[in-house]
Amino acid sequence: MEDELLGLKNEASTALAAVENKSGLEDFRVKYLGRKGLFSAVMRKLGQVSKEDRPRIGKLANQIKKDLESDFSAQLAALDSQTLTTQMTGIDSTLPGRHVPFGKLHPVSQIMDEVCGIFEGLGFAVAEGPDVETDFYNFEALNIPPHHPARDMHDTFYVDDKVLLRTHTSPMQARIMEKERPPLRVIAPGKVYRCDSDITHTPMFHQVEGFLVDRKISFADLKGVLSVFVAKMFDSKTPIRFRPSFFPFTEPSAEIDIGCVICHGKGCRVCKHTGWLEILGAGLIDPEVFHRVGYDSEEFSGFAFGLGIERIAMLKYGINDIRLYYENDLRFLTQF
Ligand code: FA5
Repeated sequence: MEDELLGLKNEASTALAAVENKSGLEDFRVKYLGRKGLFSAVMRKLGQVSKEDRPRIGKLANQIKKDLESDFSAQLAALDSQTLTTQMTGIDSTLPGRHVPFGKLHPVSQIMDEVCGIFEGLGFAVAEGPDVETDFYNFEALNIPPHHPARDMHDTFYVDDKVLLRTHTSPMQARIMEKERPPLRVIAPGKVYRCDSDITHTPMFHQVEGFLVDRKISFADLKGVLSVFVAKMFDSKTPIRFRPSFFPFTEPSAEIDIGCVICHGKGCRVCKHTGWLEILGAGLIDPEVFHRVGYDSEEFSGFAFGLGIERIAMLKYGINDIRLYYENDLRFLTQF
């Protein structure tokens, strides 16, 4: 039986070396190592071996089976790697992978986040209010009674006699002040709507309202806060000027201009050759607004400002037509 085992081992080794593919390997496994294979057939004869020789022959048989199984596994691995190499032929593994496109924030949202971040850094809390507003908060609480000429400037979308799409974020001044007592330091970002459309105006745009109410607040505080904002948003060397203006809810009122970021004051089409660009409206809160929310205007004073986000985004990125922000052209939007 020993000779038979050794003969089978030699035969199987030669057969394994001649295997060229996986189906040949499977045939080998069935023929030599399978339950009904040649090796099992020889092992069945072990019972006929004498008692003295059986342990030695059994050990030899086990060793031969182990060797054949390990040679079989090695041949299987070699064939697998050969198959992979064949499949990879013609593939350039140095080519870059497929690009998976991913979205990012709209440029107006990016500027909105940056503006809010600056005021939050100065200690302002963020509040949000409704886009669909009442005539009372949008106008009357802000000292703009019916038939006041200032209403004409707002080109309002009315829902009905008393309800409208807010034309500015200033209603948030009244909404917050009637609920809370000073000291207050709040910004209110959001969408606003006006029936208006040209290269510097869209029917929907974004504003950030800011207001601060406390004792002994003066115009110098307003100047300080807005100067810090301009320095952080643009450049610390950007010139800033306060130009007298009028809003029914602030007194005195001002519009704030910065030196033109396109021509740096030399004069160009964007700044209409003045060297200056308006970025926001502001002023000290009118005592009439305080009376409507029950604050004593002898005790408290405050300032408020409202800036247009699209305007800031246009200046920051040097864009001369506001409508580009809302045409959803990815060639434009992916640049930011
Ligand atoms: C106001 O809306 C006042 N509520 C601002 C204010 C707040 C003054 C607090 C005093 C105290 P005004 O109408 O000027 O002001 O608008 C403010 C900014 O909104 C403008 O400077 C401009 O940047 C932007 N803006 C106005 N209309 C449009 C529009 N149709 N499209 C895009 N931006 C606009």
